[in-house]
Amino acid sequence: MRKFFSPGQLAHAPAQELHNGGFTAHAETPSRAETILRAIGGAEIPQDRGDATIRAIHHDDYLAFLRDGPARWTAAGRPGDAMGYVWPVVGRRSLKLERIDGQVGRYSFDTSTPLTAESWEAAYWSAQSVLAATEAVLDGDRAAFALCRPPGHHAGADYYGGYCYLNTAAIAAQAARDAGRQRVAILDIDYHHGNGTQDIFWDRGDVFYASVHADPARDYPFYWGHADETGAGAGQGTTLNLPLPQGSGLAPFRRAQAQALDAIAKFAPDLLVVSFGADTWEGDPIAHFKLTTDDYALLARDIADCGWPSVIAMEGGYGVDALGANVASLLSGF
Ligand code: Q9C
Ligand code: ZN
Repeated sequence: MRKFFSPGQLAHAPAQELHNGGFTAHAETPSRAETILRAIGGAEIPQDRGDATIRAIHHDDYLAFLRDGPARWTAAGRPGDAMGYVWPVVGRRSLKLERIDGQVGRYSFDTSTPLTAESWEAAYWSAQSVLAATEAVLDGDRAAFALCRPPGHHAGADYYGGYCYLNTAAIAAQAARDAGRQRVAILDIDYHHGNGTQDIFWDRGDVFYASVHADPARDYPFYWGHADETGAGAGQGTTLNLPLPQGSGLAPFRRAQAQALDAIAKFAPDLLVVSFGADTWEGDPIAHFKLTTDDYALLARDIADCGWPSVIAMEGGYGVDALGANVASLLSGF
């Protein structure tokens, strides 16, 4: 299987995140990518395919903010990385805001995700990795892997959060649509709900989004991923959320994934994008499912048995000691 990763994805390294009332070390570290690369025997460096697909998913003003926000934050005299402290919960996100301090809240939704001077470059190359993997699959490969880091599924069309800045799974799906594939499905098996992906395709009937994740009644991102969220307009019925309780192991996870695959089969996609998070692993430091390293190969075989050409995009997974083995196990199942 071809695999893609760019060294440009490494420099992004926020020092800390604010969580549970205190600052902790940022969990989404460059070492995650390094340990995965070692375990999978390296990866090809993607070519630069430009920003057309990125701009088809994300708003221009948002992309400009990702690029220029850190320099404006520093110019305003702020120490450290940009992080919001006021959010537009009243829904007035389109107000004309002049100060970086207001804009940083308008373009983000949590305190887990500092915006650093290196974030744009890393997110851009993470998107290039998924574009390269998508092209391999569009050209006939059965499956390809993009080591997307930073991850993508929490990023919406005009907001970042959850360690995510550009939505790589959405960019892959859009690239497949633009290449003439009529129907694309995204299977999200990260521990957390992929709120950004859901939002991006909420009212689109051409992209099906199915997610197995920790019940947001108890887990991040809280405000998305509940079972009654099913899409709207042309996208009514093309969102499927399958929340599971904390502590879930292989049996309930595999049943929920089978339910997602059944729904995707009815949709009859031309191509599948798998948002793969290894934070479902039993030892993950920030999550609470109980999958083992061997379980990933089994779950991957269930997906591969469906026969859809598949782009696999890396999402979360923070137990760095087992992360490489978990990703290698998943890829072996394809
Ligand atoms: N205890 C991804 O896995 N921090 N993002 C919440 C939870 C944010 C995870 C802390 C977690 C984001 C791609
Ligand atoms: Zn996650």
